[in-house]
Amino acid sequence: MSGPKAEEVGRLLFRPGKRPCPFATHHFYHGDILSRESGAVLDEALVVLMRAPRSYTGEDTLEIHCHGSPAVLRAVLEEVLKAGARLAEPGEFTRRAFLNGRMDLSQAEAVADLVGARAAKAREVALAQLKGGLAKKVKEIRAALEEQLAMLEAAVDFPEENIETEPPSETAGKIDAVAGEIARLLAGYEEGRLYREGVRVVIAGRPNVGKSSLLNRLLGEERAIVTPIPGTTRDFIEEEIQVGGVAVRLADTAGIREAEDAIEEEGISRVWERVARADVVVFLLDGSAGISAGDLRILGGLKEKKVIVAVNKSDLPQRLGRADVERALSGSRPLRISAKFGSGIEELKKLILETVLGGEEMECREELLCNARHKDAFERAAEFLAQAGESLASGLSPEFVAQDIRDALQSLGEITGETTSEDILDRIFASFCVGK
Ligand SMILES: Nc1nc2c(ncn2[C@@H]2O[C@H](COP(=O)(O)OP(=O)(O)OP(=O)(O)O)[C@@H](O)[C@H]2O)c(=O)[nH]1
Ligand SMILES: [Mg+2]
Repeated sequence: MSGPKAEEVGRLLFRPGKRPCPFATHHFYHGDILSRESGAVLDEALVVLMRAPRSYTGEDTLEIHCHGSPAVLRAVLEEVLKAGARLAEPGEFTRRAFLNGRMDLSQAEAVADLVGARAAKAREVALAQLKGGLAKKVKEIRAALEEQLAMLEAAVDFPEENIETEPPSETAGKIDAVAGEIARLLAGYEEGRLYREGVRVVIAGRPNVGKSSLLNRLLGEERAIVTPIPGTTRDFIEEEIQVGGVAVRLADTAGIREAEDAIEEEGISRVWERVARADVVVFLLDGSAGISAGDLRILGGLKEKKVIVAVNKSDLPQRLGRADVERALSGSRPLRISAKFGSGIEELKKLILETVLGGEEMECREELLCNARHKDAFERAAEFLAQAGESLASGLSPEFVAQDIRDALQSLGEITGETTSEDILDRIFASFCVGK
C-alpha cells in the first residue's frame, strides 16, 4: 500500500505478535492479519512500513509479506480493500515514484523491463537503465545543448551595436559533437533491442527437410511432431531458448510447397507472415535430396531477410554438393547439420547470434538504447540538430538555430520524462503489471 493512510489501514488489520508496535520505519514486525468482521486470523505475516520519502513511491508505503497461495492473497487483499485501500492501477506505484521524483521516466520504464526480462542480457540492459545510465547520458547531452542555447539567446538579446548578430563561432562544432554522440547511441539500438525483446528466428523450408526435428533438437525436447510424411506441420509452433544470455524465439513452420488443402494453404501463408517479422530466417535444405526448384522458389522469397542456410541430414549420403549450394546462394556458405543426431547445432546457435548482432558481441554499455520510444526521440533530436547545423551553415540568424535546439531539447526531454505528455505517460504505465 502506498499513500498517507498506509499506516492507518495497516494498523486496522494487523495484530503484532509483540505489542506495542511502533512501526519504526524500515523494520519488519511479525504478527497476524485479521478479518475485522469475524476476528479470524487470515494469515501469519511480516509487515514493514517505509515512511516517506524513503520508499519506492516516495510516499508512506506499507508492505504485507504473507504466504503466497491464491487463497491467502485473496483473503488478505479483500481485507485490505475493506479497510479503505483501493487496488492500484497497472504501473501506479512506479508512476507515483516517477511523479515524486524518485526516478526519471527511462528508469521507470526499466522497472517494467526488469520485471519482464526473460534472459540475462535483457536483465543487464534493464538494470543499467534502472541505475540511471541512459538518464545520465541524456542529461549530459541536454546540458551541452542548453549551454549552446544560452549563448545563442545572449547573441539574440544583446547584439553588439551596429553589428549583425551572429551565432558564437564554436556553436557549430559543439552541435556536431552532440549529434555525433547521439549517432553513437542510435548505432547501439539494434543490439539493445535484440537483448530486450529477444531474437525472432523462423525455420523455413520445403516439407520434410527436418524443420520440426531441428526445432526439437534446439529445444532439447520432442515438442513438434516429426514424421516421414511431407506436410506434417500445419500451424507454426513457437518456443523460446536462451543462447549466450539472449532470448531466442524459434518458430517451426509448415513446409512450403503447392498446398494440397485449405489447412495447408493457410499454414503456408502464415509462414510468410512470420518470415516478414523475423530477425533471421534459418532456411533448411535436405542434403540427402539435392536442391530443387521448390527450394529456389522459397529462397527467392527471402531476399529481403537475413538468412542462414543450413543443410540438414548430413548423416546421410549427400546429394547436395557444396558447389551446388554456393551457386544457388551466390556465394554464401551453408552450414551442415544433422537435426537427428545433433551435429552442427551449437554452431547454428552461434551463427544465429552472429547474424543478428553483426559478429562481435559488444560490451553491455551503461547507456545501451533498447527501447523504440527512446530511439524515436533521439532520432527526432538528431533531425533538429541537423537542421540547426544547416541553419548555421547558411548564415541564418541565431534565432532560428536557437529554435532548432529548443526542439531537440524537447525531444530529448521525452526520454527522461521532463517533457512527456500525459497521454504518453498513460500509455507507458498501462503496459506495466498491476502492483508495480
Ligand atoms: N537421417 C536424418 N533424418 C532426418 C534428419 N532430420 C529430420 N529427419 C527425418 O526427416 C523426416 C521429416 O522430418 P521433420 O522434422 O518432420 O521435417 P519437417 O521439415 O518438419 O516436415 P514438414 O513438417 O512436413 O514440413 C523425419 O522422418 C525425420 O526423422 C536428419 O538430420 N537426419
Ligand atoms: Mg514439421
